[in-house]
Amino acid sequence: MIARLIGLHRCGKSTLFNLLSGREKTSGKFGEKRLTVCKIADPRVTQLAEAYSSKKTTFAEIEIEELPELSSRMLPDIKDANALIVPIRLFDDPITREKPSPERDIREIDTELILNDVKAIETRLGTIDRYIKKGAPKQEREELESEKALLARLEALLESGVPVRQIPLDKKEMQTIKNYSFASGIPVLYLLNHDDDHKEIARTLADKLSSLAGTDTLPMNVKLELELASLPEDERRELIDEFELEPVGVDRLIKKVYNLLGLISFLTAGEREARAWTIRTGTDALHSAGTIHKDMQKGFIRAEVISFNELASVNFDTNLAKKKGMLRLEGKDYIVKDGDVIFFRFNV
Ligand SMILES: Nc1nc2c(ncn2[C@@H]2O[C@H](COP(=O)(O)OP(=O)(O)OP(=O)(O)O)[C@@H](O)[C@H]2O)c(=O)[nH]1
Ligand SMILES: [Mg+2]
Repeated sequence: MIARLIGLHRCGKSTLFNLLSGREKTSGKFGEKRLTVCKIADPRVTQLAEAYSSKKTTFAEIEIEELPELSSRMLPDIKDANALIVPIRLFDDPITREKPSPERDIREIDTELILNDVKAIETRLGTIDRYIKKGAPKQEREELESEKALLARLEALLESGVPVRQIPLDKKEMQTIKNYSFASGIPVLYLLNHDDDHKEIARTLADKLSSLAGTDTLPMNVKLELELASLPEDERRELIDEFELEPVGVDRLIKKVYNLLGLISFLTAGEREARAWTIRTGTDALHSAGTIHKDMQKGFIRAEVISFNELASVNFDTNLAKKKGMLRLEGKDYIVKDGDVIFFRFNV
């Protein structure tokens, strides 16, 4: 799973990437892609490590890659991203002095993605028509006709400016379009990158946009956050208090991207290690065991599960949790939830 950072010129991509990767200055060659691995700061893991005196603490991670430009050259990378982080400029352009027009910029980016998707649909429609003309078998023809109808509906919506992510689709329709990897179907996080003068506008816009399907928003002054992040803790505190700043913090941003990717964490704890493991929402206990080790999946017997909050409520005393009936025995079909602390039982 990978999130990619895309946007128009001078919207703050590189500044944001530096913040995410803990750098003060842009490195790497101009025009190159840059990849960073971000930790999901999860206080639950730290607390588990303390409670179990774990030797090692391991956080969940995600990959974020900055794409240098929004162009057709980048489309293959855009299309296989699982989420897009899109900074939107809400400050005067430092070079042209142009005032921000965030809604126009959002439309411009969507148009680029939509054009790609319309092209893909047209190619596919042509292929389907040729195949039907050649005399496709009856059953196949029916399926192709229904695919055609779906594509025609999508195309009409795309042409009126609606990205795929905002189009309601049922399970079967989703299955049909899965292989298209529509660029406009990827979930987006609009990072409304504002300066001091555009703080309120950013907040209003965030509220307006966040009701759209497949869309999340976060107003943030990226330049200021980067400056704050590079200061020692005491100086940072002082500045925040003096100017009554309300920094979002890079941790909250990364957590949002994690959620947008459809990921959650389950936790394991012991003397050796306290750790957060990443799974997709909806993963069962069997496959969750498999993320730790394939042998754990193969030899799976059961999972002993307790939510982090319940475990914390008994001061991480597993025996007390057992006595109180908080520790549940779950089978392989159990759907794991975010914050489940799991002790897997398995044969080797
Ligand atoms: N006022 C203000 N300026 C910002 C903010 N974020 C970025 N900038 C400035 O905008 C300019 C562009 O920022 P970058 O991070 O280089 O943007 P970019 O999207 O990587 O730009 P290109 O790669 O040139 O397209 C720089 O001069 C930044 O200092 C912000 O939150 N507020
Ligand atoms: Mg840049």
